[in-house]
Amino acid sequence: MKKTGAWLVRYALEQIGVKHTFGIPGVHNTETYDELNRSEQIRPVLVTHEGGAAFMADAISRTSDNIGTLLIVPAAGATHAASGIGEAFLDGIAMLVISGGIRTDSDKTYQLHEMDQHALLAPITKKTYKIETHEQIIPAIYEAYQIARQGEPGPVFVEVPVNLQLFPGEVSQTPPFVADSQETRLDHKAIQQAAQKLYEADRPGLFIGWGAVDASEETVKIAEFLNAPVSTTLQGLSSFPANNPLHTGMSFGQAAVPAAENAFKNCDCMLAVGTRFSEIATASYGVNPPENLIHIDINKKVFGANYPAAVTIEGDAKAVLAELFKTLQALGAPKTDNGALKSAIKADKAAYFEEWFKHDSKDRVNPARFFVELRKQLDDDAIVVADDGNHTFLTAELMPIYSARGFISPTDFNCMGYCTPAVTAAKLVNPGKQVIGIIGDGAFLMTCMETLTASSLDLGGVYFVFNDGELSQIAQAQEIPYNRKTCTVLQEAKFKGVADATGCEFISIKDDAACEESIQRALAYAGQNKPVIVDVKIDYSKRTRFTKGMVKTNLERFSIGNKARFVSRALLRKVTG
Ligand SMILES: Cc1ncc(C[n+]2csc(CCOP(=O)(O)OP(=O)(O)O)c2C)c(N)n1
Ligand SMILES: [Mg+2]
Repeated sequence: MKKTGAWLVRYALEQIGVKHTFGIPGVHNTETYDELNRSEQIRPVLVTHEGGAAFMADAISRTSDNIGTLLIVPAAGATHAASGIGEAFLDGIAMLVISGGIRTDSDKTYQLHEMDQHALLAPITKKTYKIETHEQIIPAIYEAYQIARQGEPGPVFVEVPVNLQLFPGEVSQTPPFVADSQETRLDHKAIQQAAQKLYEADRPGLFIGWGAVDASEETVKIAEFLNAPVSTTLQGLSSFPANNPLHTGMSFGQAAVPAAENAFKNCDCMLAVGTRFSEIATASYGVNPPENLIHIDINKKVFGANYPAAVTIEGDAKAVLAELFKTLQALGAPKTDNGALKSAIKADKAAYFEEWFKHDSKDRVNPARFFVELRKQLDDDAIVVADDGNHTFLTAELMPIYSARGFISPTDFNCMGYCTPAVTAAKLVNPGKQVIGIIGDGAFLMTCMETLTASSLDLGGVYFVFNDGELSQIAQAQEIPYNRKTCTVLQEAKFKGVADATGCEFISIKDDAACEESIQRALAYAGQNKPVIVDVKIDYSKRTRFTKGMVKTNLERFSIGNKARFVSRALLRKVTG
């Protein structure tokens, strides 16, 4: 039979369950856009910038069962999208990137959008496909989809030349999609060893990353059985419910909140699941996991990469943890300390909030007051999205997350600009949940136009812009060593203007007293499917534990000579200004 490439792309995307594509049309993909326009299942979503499209696709994969899918033009679309593709790659998020390609039936070169996209995208994708015939289209998209989701997930790129999309070509069959069965073989010997070590430990602890985000039922059972404290990575903030009394906070070293730092002080056996012990997860490698480290991950390359492990178990977190729990139960009775650990965690958490409440935010918004009010008003299953900056770590320390996949943020690629498009997309696929963003003003400036995409689709996301007038995470790091803020003080922007331009509601929160009513109003607008930009005049004068701890870790690592050089420059500049 004869089919156009555009028809084949649509058919394959429908078969794998795609519901939305994100991107901008150009001459190399309008034929496929036109096909999607006829699809009853797929809605092609127009964005304002392909960077936003890629962040949207990423958020689709993080907050739904669907795979985030891009439909972009070659070269210019791919380079714009590369930021979001890179984020998905380093954070282990599935993504399907479909781009048009230049004509392969022409003998001319210097074509429009001609470049080697595969060389560009190879380092930030699991695989790239360059389609050569109509016959290859369906199998390539099916395979790309499976590769994107199998093992440690990531983006896969498929280039479909425009001439194949436009013209019919011979295909022998159009098979339905049937997923490969993924059987997990469990390493029973290692699981037995792990259980033994955990059961015999005096102070076991759990460190949980995004890789275990769908296994929180199992981690809760194990933590409770062992009466062990639990800390999470930044990306894995939602992998363990913060309202469980064994939850301590993010990380566990000197950059962690006091509840986590104290609970893990004498940890003699650590169960780490779905984390790579990356730079962010460890606050610049400032943690010291015990010798008895049990490391579970679907990607065996992470074992021993940064910290040696006594036992490693390769496999899906949910399956391995379910078996580990059974094995633990067979060893004896659950551990107990008559609630001492839980009381200590509770007291440490309360004291940390007290410390923040006591901080004088003058006439600006105290971050702890803001987050306490927000938590009070949000549903337990709300989705909180953060961007990258000081606001991210404030969110991590002060905003407890209760539901799995209820927090997402750009982590290891650490790309500013993620949050606004991600809120828009998360709301698109989670219409029944509240979706709110915590966005630095600098990050908002990068992608704020994706609130237009939200208003055009009647998506009631709430965009809380933490307006401090600075690129604070960096400005804070400049303050002591340089005593000047080169290029980190932002030009004043009037965010009301953005709201007017994009058809969003606008609310301004100037002080603590305004938080309750303003958050209520914002959530009410969102409930009526109206996107809302909330300008929060936040106070950043108190540092997070993360920032303080990380600075300390890095300084401790400097050689004496370099330490002296930095300290003397800081002193000199303090004197000379
Ligand atoms: C694309 C990109 N550019 C630069 C950086 C470096 N960077 C990390 S955090 C940060 C500050 C972010 O400022 P803002 O969005 O205002 O958030 P704040 O720290 O003030 O909360 C910068 C510039 C980055 N992570 N990503
Ligand atoms: Mg800022």
